[in-house]
Amino acid sequence: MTTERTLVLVKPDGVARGLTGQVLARIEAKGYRLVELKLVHAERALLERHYEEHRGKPFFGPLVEFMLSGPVVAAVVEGHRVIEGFRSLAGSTEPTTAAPGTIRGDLGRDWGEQVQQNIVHGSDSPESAEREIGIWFG
Ligand code: RTP
Ligand code: MG
Repeated sequence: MTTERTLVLVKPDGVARGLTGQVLARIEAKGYRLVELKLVHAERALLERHYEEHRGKPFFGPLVEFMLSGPVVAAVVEGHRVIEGFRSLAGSTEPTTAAPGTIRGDLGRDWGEQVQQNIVHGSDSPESAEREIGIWFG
């Protein structure tokens, strides 16, 4: 059995709305294990590294500004196939159309401005997970 680790962020909207406990409860209820956990007000340079793959896209600037707007909760979560497992728990990117039963589908919606307000982030591959865990907990 190969145990994986993934980086999960509760984004500023999730923390501000008091959803951190619900997000962590869903991760634990699924059977995954928290191995690192912290509340941080991230710096711009860190966020620009984290979202490196999106640099140059129209939403990159607004996304970084949004992530700077308040504290985030960063966690390393461990378990067999946790990378795809957490992506499945999170639901698709846009909260309005994310499936009910998912974090974004149950707890998020379009607030009329920012698609990026979708409560959580989860690494999308083993390579991303290793890179992102290094950025947030290295
Ligand atoms: P994440 O990386 O946060 O887990 O989300 P994701 O894979 O579902 O989405 P991704 O394509 O990696 O985009 C990263 C974050 O950028 C914001 N976004 N805004 N069109 C837009 O305005 C737009 N598209 C993406 C979202 O916050 C998304 O989670
Ligand atoms: Mg992504």
